[in-house]
Amino acid sequence: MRSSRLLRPLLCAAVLLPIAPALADFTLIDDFEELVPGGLDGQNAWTAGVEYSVVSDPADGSNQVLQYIAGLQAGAYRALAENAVPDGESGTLFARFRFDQTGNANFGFSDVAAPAAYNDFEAQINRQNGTVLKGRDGTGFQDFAPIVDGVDVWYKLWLVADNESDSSRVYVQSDEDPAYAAQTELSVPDGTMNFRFGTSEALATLMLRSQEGTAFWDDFYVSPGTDLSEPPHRVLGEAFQITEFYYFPGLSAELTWSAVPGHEYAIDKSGDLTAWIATAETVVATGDSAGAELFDDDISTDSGRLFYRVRDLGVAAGP
Ligand SMILES: [Ca+2]
Ligand SMILES: [Ca+2]
Ligand SMILES: [Ca+2]
Repeated sequence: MRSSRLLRPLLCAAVLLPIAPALADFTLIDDFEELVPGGLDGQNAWTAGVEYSVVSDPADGSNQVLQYIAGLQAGAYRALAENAVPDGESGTLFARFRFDQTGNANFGFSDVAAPAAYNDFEAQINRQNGTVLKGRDGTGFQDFAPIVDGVDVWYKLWLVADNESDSSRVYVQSDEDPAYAAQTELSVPDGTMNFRFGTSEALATLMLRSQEGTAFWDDFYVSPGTDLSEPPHRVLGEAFQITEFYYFPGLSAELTWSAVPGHEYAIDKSGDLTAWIATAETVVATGDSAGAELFDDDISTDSGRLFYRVRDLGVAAGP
């Protein structure tokens, strides 16, 4: 029957409209999509040195990210406001990062409103002059094992800060580094990554501080408690497209699109690109490489042409 597709003119609008994702706990701090390319300072409540700017992702020109570029030691920070981690409680920072092998890049939580020195970190992730990702453990750093090769590879990182025991746990996953295909906890020899000093204050500030080298970040989120779920983020090489379309006049239509596994999609249709009606069901994408699909047999609005649009609702709510 599929040979009968497109018997008469019918257009399929390949439109992806991101809207506020349905998140259980993670709150987006910044994915840099709404910011103006150029200096970060002053945008979306950020305070930053001139070394920090909003640029195109070197791996995906349609994505905007935060870049630190070679320079003097400089910081960037942003108040977490209602997403601060109170003393005595835990919170999780999610971020994606991509570091080169030179210089010294750091990010994490601070209990200082306007951090101005490395000593203002409490929970701190570090990479300096090599491919070893490090974590702050009291007065020094611990090398995580195994070694992370951070060259030109995007990693996802979960920094779980326990502001009761004043210690951290760190988890990493990467779709581009086979060593971290699965989410992996990075451990230190004595099992505990202590805060830099320990604090009886809230972890109220997202803090970055770097010197020399080049570093990129994207998709900062914070969640209360320990949250190892994956908030919505850019997926390399997954530009949206409608990959198949079948149309049976007066009967049904079927469309398939590239999809991020676990995301929920809403599909609307229109006869004139002005009045849109939602199809009956949303679709949750599985890990199927074929993407996600909708079968629509309610085409009573069919007047000779139909447009469909697909909206990404973000990670589907759990059961
Ligand atoms: Ca982005
Ligand atoms: Ca504390
Ligand atoms: Ca320790």
